[in-house]
Amino acid sequence: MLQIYYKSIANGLIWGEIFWLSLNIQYFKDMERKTALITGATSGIGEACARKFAAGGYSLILNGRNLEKLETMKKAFESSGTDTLTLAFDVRERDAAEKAIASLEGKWKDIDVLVNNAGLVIGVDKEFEGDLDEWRIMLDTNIWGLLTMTRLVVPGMVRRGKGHIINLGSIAGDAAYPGGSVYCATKAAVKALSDGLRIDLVDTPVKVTNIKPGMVETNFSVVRFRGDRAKADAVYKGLEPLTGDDIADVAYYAATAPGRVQIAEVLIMPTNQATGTISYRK
Ligand code: NDP
Ligand code: 8X3
Repeated sequence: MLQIYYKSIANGLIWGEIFWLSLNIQYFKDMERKTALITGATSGIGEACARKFAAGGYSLILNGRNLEKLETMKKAFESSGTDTLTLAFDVRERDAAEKAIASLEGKWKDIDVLVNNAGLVIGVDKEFEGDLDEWRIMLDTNIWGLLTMTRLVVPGMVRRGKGHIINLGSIAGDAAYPGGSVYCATKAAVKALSDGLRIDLVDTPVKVTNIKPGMVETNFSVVRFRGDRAKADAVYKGLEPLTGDDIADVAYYAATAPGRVQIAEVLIMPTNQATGTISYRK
């Protein structure tokens, strides 16, 4: 009788230990889990980055303007075990961005990777003929939006002594091309902002990467040609463009490289593209 009594106490203690052990393992797993905030995560390169970072065990903060798409993505990621938070706002709107970042609580405040991806081009007009309102949208999104997010997120990284800003620049930032004047200027600004930030962070462990893709087949050209899909498809005719996943691979490598390694800049293009204006098509 006494033996059964001791045995059940021992069993209880063992199960208790197992319970506490599993709670601790979960606690340390959560502590280790890093968080990536991706702007413009509802399409193309941003969406591919979300998939890649989720697969690598990151928790996700997804920004975008398409609420329905954000919710669909959140459900899909959570059903496969990725903690996901959505922040629906337009990166051009400073107040909305400030409110969104201020609303973050608990572990969500500790953003490890900021992927400044939201961006666009509209039109292929000459600099003396285009629409000032469309150019304003490009300047406000590609430069002001990126700068706003950087200003809001990077101080926390500096305080915590870790973090990484990954900016989506472009081959377009290296040299202007016909019909690209304003877009090219925005991406040249992304290069200057990335280089400047890297200089300002040189005495910290926080890293800055500027990824400069050539042709990547996403919704980008559809937006450039104001919804004309045939014109957008023609951009990639006769060559194999990059995919959003190709760019996400680079972003993920940069984010997970050893602490001593800072991938400052990556120019990446399809094999049959040589510069912003020279490519070979079959
Ligand atoms: P997509 O059009 O497929 O995706 C752009 C994303 O940015 C969408 O989710 C879009 O959301 C979002 N976005 C646009 N404006 C805003 C805004 N004001 N606030 C929040 N989100 C916004 O294009 P890509 O994935 O190709 O482009 C991503 C980045 O990569 C851009 O910065 C682009 O300049 C850069 N890039 C792209 C290249 C390419 O060839 N595709 C090459 C080089 C660089 P919504 O649907 O609401 O507009
Ligand atoms: C996108 C690439 O060549 O359209 O930034 O400028 S390109």
